[in-house]
Amino acid sequence: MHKIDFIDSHTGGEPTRVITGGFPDLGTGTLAERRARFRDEYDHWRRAVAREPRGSDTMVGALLLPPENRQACTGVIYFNNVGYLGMCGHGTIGVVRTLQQLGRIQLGRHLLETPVGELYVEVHSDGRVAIENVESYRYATGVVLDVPGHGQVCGDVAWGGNWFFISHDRPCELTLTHQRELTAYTEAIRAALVEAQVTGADGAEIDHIEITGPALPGDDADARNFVLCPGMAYDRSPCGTGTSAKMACMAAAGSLAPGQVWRQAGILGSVFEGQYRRGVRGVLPRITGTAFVTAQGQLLIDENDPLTWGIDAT
Ligand code: PYC
Repeated sequence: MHKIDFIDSHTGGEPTRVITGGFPDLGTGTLAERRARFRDEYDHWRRAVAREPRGSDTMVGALLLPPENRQACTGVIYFNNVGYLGMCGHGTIGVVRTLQQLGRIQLGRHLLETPVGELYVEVHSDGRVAIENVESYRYATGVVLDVPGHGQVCGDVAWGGNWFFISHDRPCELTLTHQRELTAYTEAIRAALVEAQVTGADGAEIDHIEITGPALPGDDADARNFVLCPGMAYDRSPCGTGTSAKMACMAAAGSLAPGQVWRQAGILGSVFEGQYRRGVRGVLPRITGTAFVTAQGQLLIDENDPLTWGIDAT
């Protein structure tokens, strides 16, 4: 029986499962190299953690690893039910809160390594966590797609640590009661991107779809979004990488100034606060949110269990 140590948390409603021990040794090298080894040789471990019956299609896993840079407090590889993420905003806030719970970091600023670069995080005394995300930029604007059943949808393609298609076009209000309709709409947009061969830089797949709209009465925010994640589940949080990509688009359009605070509500109404500094190509976003630890334990992998490496729903 293999035993995997984990701590679960949620950030604005979106779960993160931090793996603190019990995983196979991924060797040395950059986080990108170790992520490739994880994917090529140990992918069944990802499935065991993130997929049902132990995980779910909303679960983001975060594997803690020794960093290459000794200044960093940890390295981390993010994954979900269908694959690997470059970066994850809500997940990073969950990781930082978990490291604090474990006594591995204190209040203040810390460096963290991810497969898409190093970033600083800051733990505030009121429990909030700020992340200084990787440089984010608008890659294409005014992209018009023919989306079967929905007509033309116009949006921007942007990088915020993951690739996003961001559109103001929406079929209904951005409320939880419409989540099925919004999921079907964003899934159709995702298929239309593939059909039209619209990609991010170097042909990268655009695997996050963000619909953006005005804040609702009662939201303590500037805007509300709905984000479809790669595993076809919607992000319960306002999506840290999505908020970064959105701020990059607003900066490129001249509608958000450096240092100006942008409060982004997600589909549950939970809020991330964002602001940015100018970068070389785009913006350097700072995203602040709050995570709560919900569980701690061990996942058991019994080789006699036919579903021990997760249910394949594809
Ligand atoms: O917060 O960046 C994020 C994120 C990506 C996928 C789910 N959450």
